[in-house]
Amino acid sequence: MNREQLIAAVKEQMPEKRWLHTLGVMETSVQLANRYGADPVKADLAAILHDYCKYWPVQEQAKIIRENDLPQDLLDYDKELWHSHAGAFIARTQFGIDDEEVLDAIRYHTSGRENMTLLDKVVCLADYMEPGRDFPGVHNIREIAEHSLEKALLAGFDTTISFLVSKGKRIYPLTIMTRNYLIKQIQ
Ligand code: DGI
Ligand code: FE
Ligand code: FE
Ligand code: FE
Repeated sequence: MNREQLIAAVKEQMPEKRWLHTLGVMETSVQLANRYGADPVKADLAAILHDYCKYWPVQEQAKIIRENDLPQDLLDYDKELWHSHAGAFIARTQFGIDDEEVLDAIRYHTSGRENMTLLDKVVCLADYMEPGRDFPGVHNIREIAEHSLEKALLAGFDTTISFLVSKGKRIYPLTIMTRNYLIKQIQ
C-alpha cells in the first residue's frame, strides 16, 4: 500500500475533525523531526497512523489488547489509552508496517515512556501542539518547542496530568514515569 492509499484508509476510520487533527500531526511531526534530527519519513508515517483506532468501538479496542498479548493493565485505566496500542498492532498486522521505531511512536504517543526515542518524542509532542489544537497552554508549548523538545513535552504532560487530577481520574503509571523521565532529562 502506498502513502496515498494509506491516507485514504485512515481518513475513512474517523470523522472529518479527527482527520484534520491527523493532517496537523503529520505536518508538525515532520517539522519537529527536521528541527531535532529525527527521520521525517518515519515521523510522517507514524503520524498518519497514530489515531487509526481512536473511533473504533471501545470493545473492539479492548479485544485487540486482550487477545494479542498487549499490556493488560491498560484495560484497568482510561479507554483513551487503548487506541495507541491497538493502532500499533493494526499498523503491523493490517498494513504490514515492520519498522519498530514507527510502531513504538504510534504505541507510546499517548502515555510516552521512559527512555523515549527521538521519534517517540516528536510524534507525542506533535500530537499536543499541531495547529488545530486549542487548549489552555498550547501556545506556551509551541513556543517552548522552538528550543527544547523535552521541555515542551514536559509542559504537555503537565497539562494532561493536571487535567486528569482536576477530574479526579486515575493516571496510568507509565504517564507519571514519562514525566519523571522528562524532568530528569532536562536537568
Ligand atoms: O488521541 P488524541 O486525542 O489525539 O491524543 P492522545 O492519544 O494523547 O489522548 C489524550 C487523551 O487521553 C486525553 O484526553 C487524556 C487521556 N488520558 C487518560 N489517561 C491518560 C491520558 N493521557 C495520558 N497522557 N496519560 C494518561 O494516563
Ligand atoms: Fe491519540
Ligand atoms: Fe497526546
Ligand atoms: Fe492524536
